[in-house]
Amino acid sequence: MNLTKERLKSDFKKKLMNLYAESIPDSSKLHQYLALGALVKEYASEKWMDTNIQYNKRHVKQVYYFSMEFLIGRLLGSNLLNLGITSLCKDALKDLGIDLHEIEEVENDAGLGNGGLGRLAACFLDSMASIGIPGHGCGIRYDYGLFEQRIVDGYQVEIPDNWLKNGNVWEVKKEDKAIVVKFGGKVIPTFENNRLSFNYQDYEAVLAIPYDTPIIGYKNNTVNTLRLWSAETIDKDFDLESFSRGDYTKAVEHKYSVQSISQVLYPDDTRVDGKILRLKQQYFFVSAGIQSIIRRYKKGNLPMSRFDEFIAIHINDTHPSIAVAELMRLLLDEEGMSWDEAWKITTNTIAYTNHTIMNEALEKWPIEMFKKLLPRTFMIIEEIDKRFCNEVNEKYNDLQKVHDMAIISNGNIKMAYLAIVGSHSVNGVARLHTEILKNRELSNFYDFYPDKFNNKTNGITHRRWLIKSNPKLSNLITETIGNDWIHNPNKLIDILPYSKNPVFQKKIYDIKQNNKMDFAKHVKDHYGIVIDPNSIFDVQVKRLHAYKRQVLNIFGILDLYYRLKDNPNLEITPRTYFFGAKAAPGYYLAKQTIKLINTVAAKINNDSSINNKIKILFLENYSVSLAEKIIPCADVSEQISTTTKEASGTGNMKFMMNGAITIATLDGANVEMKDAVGNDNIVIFGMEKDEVMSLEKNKTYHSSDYYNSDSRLKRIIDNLVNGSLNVPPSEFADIHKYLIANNDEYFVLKDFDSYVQAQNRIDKLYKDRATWMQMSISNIAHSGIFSSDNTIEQYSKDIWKTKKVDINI
Ligand code: 26V
Repeated sequence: MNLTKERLKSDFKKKLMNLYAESIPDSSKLHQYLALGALVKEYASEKWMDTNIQYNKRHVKQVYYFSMEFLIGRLLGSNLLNLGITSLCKDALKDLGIDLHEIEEVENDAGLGNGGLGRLAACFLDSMASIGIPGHGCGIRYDYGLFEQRIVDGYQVEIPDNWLKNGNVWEVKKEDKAIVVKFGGKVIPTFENNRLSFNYQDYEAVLAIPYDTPIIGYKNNTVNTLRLWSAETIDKDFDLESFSRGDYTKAVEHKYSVQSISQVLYPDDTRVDGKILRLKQQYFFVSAGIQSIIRRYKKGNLPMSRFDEFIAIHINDTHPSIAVAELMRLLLDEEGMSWDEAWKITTNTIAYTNHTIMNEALEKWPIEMFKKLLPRTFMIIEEIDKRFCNEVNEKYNDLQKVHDMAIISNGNIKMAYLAIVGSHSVNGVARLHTEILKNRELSNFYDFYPDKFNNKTNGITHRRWLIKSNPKLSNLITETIGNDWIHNPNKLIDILPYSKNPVFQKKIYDIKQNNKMDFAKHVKDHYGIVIDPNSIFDVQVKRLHAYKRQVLNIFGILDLYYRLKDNPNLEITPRTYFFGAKAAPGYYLAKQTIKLINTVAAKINNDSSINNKIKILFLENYSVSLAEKIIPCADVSEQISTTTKEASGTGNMKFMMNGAITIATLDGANVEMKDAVGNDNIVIFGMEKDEVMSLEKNKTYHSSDYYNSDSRLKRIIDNLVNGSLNVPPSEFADIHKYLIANNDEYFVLKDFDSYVQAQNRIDKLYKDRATWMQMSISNIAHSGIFSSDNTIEQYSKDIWKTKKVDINI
């Protein structure tokens, strides 16, 4: 397609007329957005069709990335970018008197994820399409994504995220490709035709309807698919049996109970609470997804015995790990394979990524609940477990070991163990994380299956997180070193020779200032708050969790505040501290931390005696679209988790790519960032892994020692509960208790001094602009290796064994 500006203008006007019978002056921004979205989807549709045709015709191996979460964000801007028509569109709309940026702002974020895990899935989809790997997403089309956050009187209030209220221009409903998923009932084993078969009785059948969204590759004709499933009753609106018996209420109840499966994303990424609805969600999309893969596969007339040569299924954390049993069920019961053949195919097909070692987040399901909801699946897991336990026993002849490694034990099914046993690859998401999995959390399994374990350090798509979100920086890079880096992000290193060049430094500085001014305007327009673009922008944006230590950041700020109060002449560069964080609705301590941040903000922001040297801003409703605004204007990136707790982090990489200086512990991928950029270009503080692990193991940490011996800490902590923050003393009593009486699980007090020193180093470094800019440029230059294109190359080569496919148009 040879799109010109004139053609786009006329297509757009026609679309607006066909959809809404409106001319431009009569149309709202919403309608303009919807018309433009529909048009862009149309521009991609031929490539989408051709991609599918060619994948099928050429029998290429395809990857299916199974994930409960895809935190996509907005699609208009990234689709225009990947189609290569951003400036064309901008110019065309400008001619029509429309500002593209304003139209982009109308789009609701697709917030179908909690945080890092869901956003990683979205970056991976973009990378697979952009480097030409036949890879698709499979997940749930939640009616409501992650809640919208409002701050009322300093507290978080959750509001349902009705993201579909204006429709969704990007998806295509494929009702003709619906799949039946069965729950509950009884399994009746029968011996027919010389083999055992399993018939189901009294089950509940649910219809899974797929909605497909095109995943457009960067200027390469590839358009992959994100398939999200929505639950409906089979007889559409009513349970006919109940209805005909006159039980109208029961019929309606059934309809709502089925629809509830795909109604809402669980907003808690901190602990499992064994809710049956969540298990239903998991089985629902996994079963529908695998059934639809098999259906498509069979159309290609290849034998099921070669399934694993053409299909890879990747499970994003344990949430879809039921895939192991479901693929076995379909191969055994539907395809009539022997156990051994089905097992070989299943394990060769499936690969698993672990994203957390936090104990509370490791999924396990009570046997009774599981068995009732999924009787046949349970039988299969029992058999997998039995065979596995036998193998372990044969190898070690050690019953304790068998017990420790069993998939089913103490009344629970351990989903991580099922995922490990049933897959051919297990990976962690950063070097340190993988080492901890191998040597500690999963050491038994590493010993048993040493070849399954591997590391794949996370990445981020540089298209969304640099080209789209920071066009000024991206253009300067291209002006300086050409545009090779766009296809090969490792080439960002070519700007390194300019890191000491004063002219280049000035340009980078000006861009950062410009971004900061734009954001300051946004903040003024939306929140009525004035912030100073000449202050250091210090940013911590991520989910609120004790291990991420937003409290350490607040303590650092309070310490600085008290120093300024004691010494009003203290010379520091003014700083604006930004926080953005959603707390899981049931995570009390996290919610109290939000209140604490807002309380400290109110106190300090209103204290004129410190001459505006500190400002604190809590950014409401942190989301992908807000991240795209704040990250390009950050000077300092806060990555301050307790070492060993953050599996990788991906925000850390986004900030680095946009030239922020990172203040970090040697946790997660911060370690690899430090290795890449060098010690001088990152500010490291805090305990290292051995120290943390030894304190944990030997229980030799006593937070009160630090409270008693460090007068700064004593002052800060006393002031939490003595009314000096202008709230009742009881308000933060639980945070106080957590830190002192309950011994500060994540070592905030222990790392405090080191953190304050690191912040002082930051202040000093920022004063020396040439050094700071040289550091900033080095960070950008070394960030290319963290493009998810590199990560996906490694998944493809080491795990999926997929080949790139050129789509011919
Ligand atoms: C866990 C749970 C547990 C219970 C129910 C709901 C739910 C939903 C999500 C999660 C995910 C927790 C794991 C997670 O998000 N890990 C993050 O993964 C990122 C991508 O690999 C990584 O960068 C972060 O460090 C890691 O915390």
